[in-house]
Amino acid sequence: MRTNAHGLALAALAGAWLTSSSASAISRQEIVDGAPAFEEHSWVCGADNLTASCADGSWQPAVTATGPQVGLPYCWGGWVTIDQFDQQIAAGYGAGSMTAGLFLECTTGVDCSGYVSQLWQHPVKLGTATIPAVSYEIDTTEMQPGDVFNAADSHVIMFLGTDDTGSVVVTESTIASACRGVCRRARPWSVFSSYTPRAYHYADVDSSTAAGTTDDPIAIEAFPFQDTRNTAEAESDIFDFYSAAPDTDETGPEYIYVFHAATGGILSASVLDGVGVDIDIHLLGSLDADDCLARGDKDIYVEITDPGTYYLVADTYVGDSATEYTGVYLLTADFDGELAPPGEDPDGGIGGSGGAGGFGGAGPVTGLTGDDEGCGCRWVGRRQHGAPWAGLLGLGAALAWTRRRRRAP
Ligand SMILES: [Ca+2]
Ligand SMILES: [Ca+2]
Repeated sequence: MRTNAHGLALAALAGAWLTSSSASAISRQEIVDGAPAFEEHSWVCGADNLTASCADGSWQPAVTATGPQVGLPYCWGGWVTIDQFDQQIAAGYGAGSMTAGLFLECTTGVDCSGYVSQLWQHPVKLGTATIPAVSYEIDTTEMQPGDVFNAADSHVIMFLGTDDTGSVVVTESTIASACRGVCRRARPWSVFSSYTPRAYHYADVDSSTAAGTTDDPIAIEAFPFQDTRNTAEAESDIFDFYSAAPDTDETGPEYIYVFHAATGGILSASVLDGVGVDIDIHLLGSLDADDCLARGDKDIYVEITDPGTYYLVADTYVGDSATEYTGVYLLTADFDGELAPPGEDPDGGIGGSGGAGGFGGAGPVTGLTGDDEGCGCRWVGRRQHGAPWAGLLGLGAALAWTRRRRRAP
């Protein structure tokens, strides 16, 4: 695991993420619906809001005259809800702060990434440099309302759609003189040439109501697939040790997913989790922990050679001190083969092999790779639960397949 100052700073952020326990699924509609409340918020700037008790001469307020105002003011480092903003204005906080890099405890409002964090309902404040850890790059042609244009260490803008003239409609918190805070406006595409389009990991994530047990596994009916759950709430707790990693304690609760491969193909799957959470990903050829075809602490990458029914299991790792690292995870998976039509079970079993597929040997899978060495299945090295965000950043390559945005049914 990489450790550097950046990673450690992110780990500190992730601690707050854990405290609030989840970055939960949110629909793009919910994201977009949150914007008008910030854009159209009516409030009155009083004389005390034109001063900031903690500020020195470099403070530049976003609002410079008393009286009625519309929209939250730009405030560098700011990340408040509308209720918090009203309370702070009433308490005499300064109205916004325009100077980049100058964070003041006595001013209120939202900055560009604070505003996006609020709209995404992310549990901690994101920055333009940390947004990539919770989102994936997409093509501009794939953008949907609720996605963002991000420029690391510069600015982030939420995409809402296009207007009749083909301009891009956005909502953002910006120091631009036309806004000096949150506003909605139409801008030409050329404005965004230096930005990267990104989609929030937790937007429009699948929300199957299946229990995720052996009797009622969560069906994967299309790839790319994403699903977020909390293993502390899992009903299934039957898989303890998997054949390919017999010494790795997976006695915590798990969620079980099923898919029916009509052809062979490359399967990749990844789990993203937070501080104090350790979910591992397993591929089974049948509902039997002795039929483990691949596993990984964070991801697996496998060529499936035989059509058949396969199971992905997101299981809770249990450490030496019997600590169950349960919690929220995001599962992302992709498969470049064909799936059997819903309701149609292609198999036959898994090529009749029955046992665990060997690395490069006979069986339903070949060419196993992952973050665990060997046929995958054995953990090598020490687990670390302290700096997962460094790990999350390291997952960028593994998450590359998520560029193909999952389309809502
Ligand atoms: Ca288990
Ligand atoms: Ca793990």
